Amino acid sequence: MKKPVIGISTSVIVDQGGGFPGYERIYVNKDYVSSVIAAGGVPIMIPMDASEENLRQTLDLLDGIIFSGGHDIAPIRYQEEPHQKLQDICPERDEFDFLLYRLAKERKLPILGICRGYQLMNVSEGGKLYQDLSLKDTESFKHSQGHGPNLPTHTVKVEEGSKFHQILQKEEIRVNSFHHQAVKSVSENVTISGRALDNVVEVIELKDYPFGLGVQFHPEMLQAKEEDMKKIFAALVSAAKEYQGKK
Ligand SMILES: [Mn+2]
Repeated sequence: MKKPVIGISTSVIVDQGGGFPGYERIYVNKDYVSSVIAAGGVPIMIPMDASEENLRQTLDLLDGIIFSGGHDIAPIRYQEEPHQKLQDICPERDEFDFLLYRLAKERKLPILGICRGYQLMNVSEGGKLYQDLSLKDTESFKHSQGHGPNLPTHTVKVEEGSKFHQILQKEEIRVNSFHHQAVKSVSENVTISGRALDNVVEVIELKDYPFGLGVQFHPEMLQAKEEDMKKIFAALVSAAKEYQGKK
């Protein structure tokens, strides 16, 4: 049997120097690609392009998908006006990601959302975000670590009985943290399966869906040295294998 193919949503970066200053390049951090390879999948980068026809054809190739990190989601997507503390948004990427998510879900493709990808899942399902952690009614920890990407800095308590708990077989894990926003509310399609000790939601799951997991932290930056983080990609690839078998 062939290895399952995992699509990774990408973004656009503008060259700051080099031979082509101002030039646009399609990109995703290499860690996403390495994590899929390490878990036994074949990674494919999905260029930021909101053509439904093209995305449907791309999705035909896939057995699973990762929605990667990036810009804040435009608050209009969850019926809010922009707060002063909102950071950069990218409406073109919203258009691409929201469409890609809807099309991926239609065919019950296994989904892993990371950081922005996790927030995208929540908003697509009808949930809302805090535009900044300072807008939460109680005080939060520092969720934007000033250290290297591969250092776990805060604890996440794992909800017993959740799929996430099944994957990890643990009540508590340590994660890294690079976010200034957080999930404010979830819809009836979504379960919360992990929180930081300040109650900030860090993990969600789709209800009645084969595999739909979203994490606020960045397992792709930790998986090379943290067993718990490897399990997340292993679970995605295993769900992708199952999907592939039914195609
Ligand atoms: Mn955090």
